[in-house]
Amino acid sequence: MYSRKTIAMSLGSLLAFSMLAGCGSSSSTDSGTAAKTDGAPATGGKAEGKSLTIGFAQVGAESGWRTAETGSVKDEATRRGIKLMFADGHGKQEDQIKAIHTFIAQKVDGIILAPVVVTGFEPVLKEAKDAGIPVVLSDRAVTVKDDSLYATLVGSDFVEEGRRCADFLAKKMNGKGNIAEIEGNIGSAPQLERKKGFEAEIAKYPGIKITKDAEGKFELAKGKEVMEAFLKSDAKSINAVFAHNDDMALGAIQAIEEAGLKPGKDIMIASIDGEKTMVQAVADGKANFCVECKALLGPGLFDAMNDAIAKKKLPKKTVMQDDQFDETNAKKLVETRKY
Ligand code: GYE
Repeated sequence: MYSRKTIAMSLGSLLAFSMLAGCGSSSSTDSGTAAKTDGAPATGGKAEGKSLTIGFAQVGAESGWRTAETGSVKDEATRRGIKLMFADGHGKQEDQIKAIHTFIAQKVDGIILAPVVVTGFEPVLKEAKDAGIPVVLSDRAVTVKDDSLYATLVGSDFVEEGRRCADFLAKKMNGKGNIAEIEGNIGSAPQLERKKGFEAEIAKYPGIKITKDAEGKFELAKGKEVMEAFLKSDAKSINAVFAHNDDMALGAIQAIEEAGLKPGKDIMIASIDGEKTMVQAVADGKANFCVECKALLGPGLFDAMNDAIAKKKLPKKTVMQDDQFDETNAKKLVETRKY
């Protein structure tokens, strides 16, 4: 239940949302599409041609990946004639929870949530469920005791992305040396799961140690700052960097160059997302490896939402298949990157 004050505040904060009414056409609907595209009518879900209103509680704009995902969701909403209430969480869980309260008060047809962190969403998800509003998770998981609190998650296998970076670096390092790890925002699914996959694989190589480790919040500037501190403390000891996303790797590359060293040669670099600028860095030899994390999730998210609204049984997760880039294919594939 909400007090009148809460509702008034929530409605007030609604002004902060950008509202996209669906009309006109848009583009870029390909590579993020979930496995399931059944050719159903694009606006499906609600009878009598009444358009859907969907709330989207986004993390923020911390990375190029995130900006691409926001664009994909907005474009796809427009293409399908869906009214999208977009809420930028500015990287704060409290802002996301406020936005979800507003969506519930507005009686939206569904909510897309890209959660900042894994814990703490259970009560608000319960409120959405009690109001009969389905929630589709975008890209990141939440930890809940009752998984009926969300319909499905559309996103990549973060553990596997981390594992692939470890496998590449360990082989490239011939099984010995020191790695510096730059982590995403602590407590988020990509930070927890990429770390888990990476460190489990590295543990198979007794000659490799993770000697430095700090949070870079998935942001370029923060990744650069963290790398500067690592280099200041002991530049010579670092053989490789594993960054939990491309933006932080790009920041690290800048820091390494400013320290007079050669990224990709003196210090090897591996990261995750598949942003065009990072694939270009691999093509230019300034980085060594990049695992894609599919970002254009709009079509897959709205397909899942239609099914959730129609009360169809959904798998708990639709997993995206990710490519990867190294010196053998980056030059050829960089032009194909859409974000
Ligand atoms: O890798 C990172 C972003 O959750 C998959 O979040 C997403 C991650 C992505 O900030 O760049």
